[in-house]
Amino acid sequence: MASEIIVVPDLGGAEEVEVIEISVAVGESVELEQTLVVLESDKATMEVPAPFAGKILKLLVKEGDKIVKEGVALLEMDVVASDTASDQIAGAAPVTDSSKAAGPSKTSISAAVTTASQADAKSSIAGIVEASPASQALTPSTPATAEPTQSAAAVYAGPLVRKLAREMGVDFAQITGTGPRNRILKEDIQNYVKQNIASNAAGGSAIPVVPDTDFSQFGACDVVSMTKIEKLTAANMQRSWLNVPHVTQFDDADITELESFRQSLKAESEARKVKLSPVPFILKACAVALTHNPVINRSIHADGASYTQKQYVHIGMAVDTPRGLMVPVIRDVDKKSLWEIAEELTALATKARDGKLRVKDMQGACFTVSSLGAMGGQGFTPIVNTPQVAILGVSKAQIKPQWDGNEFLPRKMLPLALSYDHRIVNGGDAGRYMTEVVKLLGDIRHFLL
Ligand code: CAO
Repeated sequence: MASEIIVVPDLGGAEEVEVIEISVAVGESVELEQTLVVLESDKATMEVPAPFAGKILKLLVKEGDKIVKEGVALLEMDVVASDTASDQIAGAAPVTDSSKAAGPSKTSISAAVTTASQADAKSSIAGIVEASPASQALTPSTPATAEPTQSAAAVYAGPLVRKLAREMGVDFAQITGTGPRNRILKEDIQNYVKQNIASNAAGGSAIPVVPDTDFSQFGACDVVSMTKIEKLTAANMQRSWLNVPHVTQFDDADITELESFRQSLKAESEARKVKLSPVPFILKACAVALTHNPVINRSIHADGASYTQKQYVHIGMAVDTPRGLMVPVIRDVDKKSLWEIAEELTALATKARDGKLRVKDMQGACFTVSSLGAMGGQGFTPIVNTPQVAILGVSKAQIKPQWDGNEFLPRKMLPLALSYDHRIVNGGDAGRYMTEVVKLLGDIRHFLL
């Protein structure tokens, strides 16, 4: 037997984390990777998993504790099987009974960053939350060399540069690194700040603040603190709204045939235990159309001088959860069957609602679908989930009369709204994309072509 102190992992830039849940009790036996403690920063919730099977000896923090640095002891565990995950543990050195006098060893483990948010969270209407570059930086214990490249939506930067960026309140997502492999250098941060100051001095992006009002003078009311996700969502929506010149284009897809095909799959759907709503068809149509309309699968760089053309088709799906809106990502949607998409959508939506999404579940989307179809409404204008360049808003399908040249026919029409970033997507590009989505949904045999 040996005992280990489990400590707060690398916070990847978070200023402070709060212990929001102690998931184990003293004396409890835990399995390898069982969640011990859940920490929450401004940017994400992190589960700290057990690095080995063992028994909880002592809790060293309590729920509500605020922790400002990594390495702080969380709890002490007896190691049952010391050979389990120690390979995965950087510097784990279980203390044997004979050496216990020196105290238990400290284990810094890789915490699983779960639900939400986005430092650089991307937002959409009413607060979509998706993981993004800076929240990826939150993934603890990721060695600098393992950080993905900027084009893969992550950031190369050393600890001092990260510290400087934090102090200056600079968002890495706004910066193109000029170092090797796009590494962000100190000079990049300084230049970015200088440019911002110059732009503000020239009357650029400074916006007037809306003054607070004391509403109690008008009647009974309460002041309520916003949750972290709500605050992030508000900031992200504003950032997208201010940076992206939005255009929204509307169309209706005739899904009469799609709906009768879907209804014909009811028995199979029940047998497979997979819910097949219209949403997987919409995701598939968006993905197929993305492969034919690469303009919609770009991300413009912050310098406005270049863009990344993606060759993969990952789609974010807005999910309404009690904690706020989350956008889990279904990867390679163009290559998946409708059943696979439906299954993944249900699994990710469940994870989102249970607060179990990991940062990687929310990263890498090329495009977002936001469906309010189950709720109703005739249309809405979604906000582009930057650095993506387009988002599709889906409203409730309804029977509407359609003129076929001779008579009006009752057809099931699905209202769609495509918002796009007009810096990089022209009206023609968006029109072609939307027309293809409408055509695919109107006759899903085109999925095969
Ligand atoms: N028109 C008419 N009916 C629709 C529809 C549409 N466009 N889309 C879905 N429906 C129906 C479904 O068929 C289902 O009906 P049945 O139970 O009779 O089959 C019902 O609405 C409920 O669907 P659901 O919500 O359980 O599943 P879904 O696949 O349609 O949606 C998900 C999944 C994750 C998108 C959804 O649960 C959700 O969270 N939606 C909210 C997203 C949101 O808030 N977006 C706005 C973000 S920006 O502020």
